[in-house]
Amino acid sequence: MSGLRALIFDVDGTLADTERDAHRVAFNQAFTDFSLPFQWDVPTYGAYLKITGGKERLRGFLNDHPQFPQISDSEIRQIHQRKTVLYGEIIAQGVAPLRPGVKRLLDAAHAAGLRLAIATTTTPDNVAALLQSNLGTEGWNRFEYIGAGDIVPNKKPAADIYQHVLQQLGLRAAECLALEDSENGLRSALGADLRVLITQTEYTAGQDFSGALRVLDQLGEAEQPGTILQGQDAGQEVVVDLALMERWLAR
Ligand code: XBP
Ligand code: MG
Repeated sequence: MSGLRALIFDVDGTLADTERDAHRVAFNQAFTDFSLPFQWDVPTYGAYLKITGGKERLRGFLNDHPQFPQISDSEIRQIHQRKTVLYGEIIAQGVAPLRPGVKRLLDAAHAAGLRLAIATTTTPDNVAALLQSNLGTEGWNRFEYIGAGDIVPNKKPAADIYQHVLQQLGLRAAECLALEDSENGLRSALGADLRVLITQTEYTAGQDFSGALRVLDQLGEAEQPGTILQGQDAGQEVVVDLALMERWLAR
């Protein structure tokens, strides 16, 4: 036995592919609403995903582009609040289904008595919108603890959010597995001494995932298995279930 007692999920990119068609679109609508003279196209947004947190991302973009009007932190907060409302509306349209295998794994973990938590950079409102749209009203309650957004001083890649979630669960890192999609998320979880499974996305493919337990394209379903991209058994097709996770962790 591996001693696994909890799974800690990242949200954006891991539970669902939310960045390109939901977060990015919401940012652009908010920029229009506030008459900001720029939009984020798909590659530009991808480049700025290196900065976690929407407010921090916008500040980073403005720092790099002095030709655009420089706005105050309070204006950034207002724009971000609007973006959060817009994101909720976009998500409610069903544009971000759970990634393959996520629902299966959540159900299996619940049935096996494993504890479930979330560690994310995005806001609690956004987590609620995504869970509601995919899992209905009981979505939020599937997770024993949801650590989100500004609840910690430093966002990923800092370890704060994972350390905070571990503290709330009252568990040691060795008893948990983190599921992530990005290098920033991996660094954050490794900083809290967690083992980390990566399911990469179009945006995060090619990032440095050294230190991850395995890197896959997806968790997979029986009819659509995932592929191990990095780590032991690379190239093998798998459907990631609890038994396989236990095997990987036990070694
Ligand atoms: C991803 C992020 C977030 C989202 C935007 O977080 O960095 O900032 O891109 O959401 P994670 P906000 O993968 O850790 O869930 O605008 O609410 O920050
Ligand atoms: Mg992520």
